Amino acid sequence: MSIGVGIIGAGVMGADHARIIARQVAGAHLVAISDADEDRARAIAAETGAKRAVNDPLGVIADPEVGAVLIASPDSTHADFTIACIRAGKPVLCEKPLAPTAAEGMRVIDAELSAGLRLVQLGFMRRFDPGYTEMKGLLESGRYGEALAFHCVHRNATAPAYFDSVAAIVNSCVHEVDIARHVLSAELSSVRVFRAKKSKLAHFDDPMLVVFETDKGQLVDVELFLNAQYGYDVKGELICETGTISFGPALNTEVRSSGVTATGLAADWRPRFSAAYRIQNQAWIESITGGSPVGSSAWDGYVATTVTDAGVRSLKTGETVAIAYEKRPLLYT
Ligand code: ISE
Repeated sequence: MSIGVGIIGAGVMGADHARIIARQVAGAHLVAISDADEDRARAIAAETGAKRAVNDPLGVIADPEVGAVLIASPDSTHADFTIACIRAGKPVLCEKPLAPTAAEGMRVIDAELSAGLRLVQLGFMRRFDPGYTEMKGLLESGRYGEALAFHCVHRNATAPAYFDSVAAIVNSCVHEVDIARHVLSAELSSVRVFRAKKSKLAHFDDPMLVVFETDKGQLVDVELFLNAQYGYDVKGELICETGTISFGPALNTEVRSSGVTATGLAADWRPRFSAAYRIQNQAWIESITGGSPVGSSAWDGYVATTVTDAGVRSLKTGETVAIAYEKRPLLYT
């Protein structure tokens, strides 16, 4: 059986997902792609063999040939489109974040609870990255004792013009929020955002250092530097009682020449996390055709927005902000 997939959004991520579904995922085919810019949708549909290109996101969700929906439209539209998928009873893989704020994210939780069924997977692809997966496995082996701290680095070459300091937290740092909860099997209990000396090449507070405490007493620090110029660079190092666990950049061809050793760096997150996206999308399709839900749930997405809300408050006040959320365990324990 092959699942007909509809994609909402044909921008950078929508186009990437369309290519992955068309070329790298078994058990799925592309039915429709929608974008506010119909020409853009048409170009990706032609490239990937999707049957229909439209400017009608709700039409894609209602399309009887669409069995599952992938949302890659702007962040502010994620919650509404996800709720429409839940109401239509269709499984949905929604790009992160679930919503720009926790209040908006809670509407998705309420919709899923009324449906009484987990239909939402959040596109926190790092949970499927081989580096993070191995890190979590090694930690859980117990060989290195308990994790005490987690150093994270999140650098982009340049941030888009529409980005600001809040977006750096809500759209970028949200990845570390989710992956830290996942790798450490812990909840983040407080956050403090520090602004470093601002780069002359940045149009907002960049870099920043974001420091979280977990409910297990661990520290998670994230260097967010979204105008680092030299390339895309994501690192993680777990500090455990008897050792450390880290992973290298995923593009690992090494060139030695003229007295220098060089390894390539990705230009952005798509090549760096290409394996993660492929594994994530395949796992999503398999979870629909017979397995149980995988990856981050709507609840994980909601918790992440609660944490980024607190991060934004800390950014504005300069203070440590406690993180608290109302637990609605029904579908999510
Ligand atoms: C972007 O939206 C992503 O999701 C990337 O994975 C992340 O690294 C980047 O910082 C975000 O802006």
